[in-house]
Formats: sequence, structure tokens, C-alpha cells
Amino acid sequence: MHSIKIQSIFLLLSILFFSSFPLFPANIATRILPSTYTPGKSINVQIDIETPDMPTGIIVTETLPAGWVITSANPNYMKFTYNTNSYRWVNFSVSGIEEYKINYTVSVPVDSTGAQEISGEFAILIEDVKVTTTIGGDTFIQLHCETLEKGDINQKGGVDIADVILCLRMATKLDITVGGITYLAPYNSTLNDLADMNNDGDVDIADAILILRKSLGLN
Ligand SMILES: [Ca+2]
Ligand SMILES: [Ca+2]
Repeated sequence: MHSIKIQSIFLLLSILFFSSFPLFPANIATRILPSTYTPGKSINVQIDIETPDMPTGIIVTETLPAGWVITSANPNYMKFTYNTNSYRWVNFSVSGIEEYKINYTVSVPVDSTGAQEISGEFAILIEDVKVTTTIGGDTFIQLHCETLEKGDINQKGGVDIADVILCLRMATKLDITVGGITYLAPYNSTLNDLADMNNDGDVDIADAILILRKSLGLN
């Protein structure tokens, strides 16, 4: 008797668990970010959400890096949470929402450095069922290269031994991690430019020595 009860509860849970996946397969959200930001300036962010299941409600939450502030948004957000630096949009429609687009402008603080992350999720409501999905597309945005100092490979501001080690890894074509992202040889132009201290188009041991000298204040 007892085991039948447990079995039926398990069966019910399994049905609930698996049914939550294929229920809304095609409702997707994509974020479009510029590839770089410049401290003290603004960036524009776009989110496109396709909801062929015509939900009656949609809730979008975006979490920005600390100090990054939304200065305008279309449609306007409904709620701001200071602790997490999150912004929330809520939209309801009895006739169902077929698609939802958000455009917003973010003011970037002057002291922002390195790669920064914007993450978010959206929830759709169909009758009483709420399904939450991570927003896809772009998540990371890099510091614009012109504002970076030669040799500052990790883009944290300043040249130190950490940059020397990154340069050595690049010179030997090993993977490197900058701002939480792992890069493989041949790396991107931003990293190559930062590491190529003598501007000869190659990243090698000579550049690592130049970065070491810079980190020690020698020239
Ligand atoms: Ca550095
Ligand atoms: Ca070089």
C-alpha cells in the first residue's frame, strides 16, 4: 500500500517534471550587445523575445554590472532592485503576447574595466503556469581597446606580473582567461594588440620581457 502511494507520487512528479520542458519549446529571447564599451559613455542594448505560445504575461529581468545605470528604456522598466542592480519589465495582455522587444540605454561608469557581463531571464505566464528561461545571445561586453594601456592584457588597468604571465602563455599559444572568458590561440585582435609591445605583429618572448620591464617601472 505504502509503496504504491510512493510510486504514484513519483509518477506524478515525473509527469510534472518532464511536461515542463516541451510545453513552451519555441519561446526564446535574444540579447544584442555592442562588442565594446567606452567608460563614461553609453551603450544600447536590445532584447528580442519571440513567444509563439501567446502568453498572457511576460516578465523580463536584466542584471547589469555594478554601477551601470539604465538612463532610458522602451518600453520603460517597471522595477529597479538596488542590491542586484536588476531591472524588471512586466507586460500583461489578455489577448496574448506574440512578441516583445526591449531597447534600453545604459550609462557606463568611468571606472569600468575589463569584460563586463549583462545577464537576464524572462518568464512567461500561460494561465497559471510560469516558465522561466535564460535570455540568450550576447552576455559579455569588452572594454574598447583604445582606452586600454599597452601590456595590460588582463584589461584590469595597469601592467603587472599577471600580464607578464598572460603574455608568456600567448607566446607559447596556451589558452588564457581574461574577464572570465577563455581564449585560444590565435586569440583576438584586442588581445594581440595589447600583448604585442614592440608592434612587430607577433606575440613572443620579447614582448613578455617588455611587459615585465614595464611592470617593474623600467623602460
Ligand atoms: Ca593588467
Ligand atoms: Ca611583438
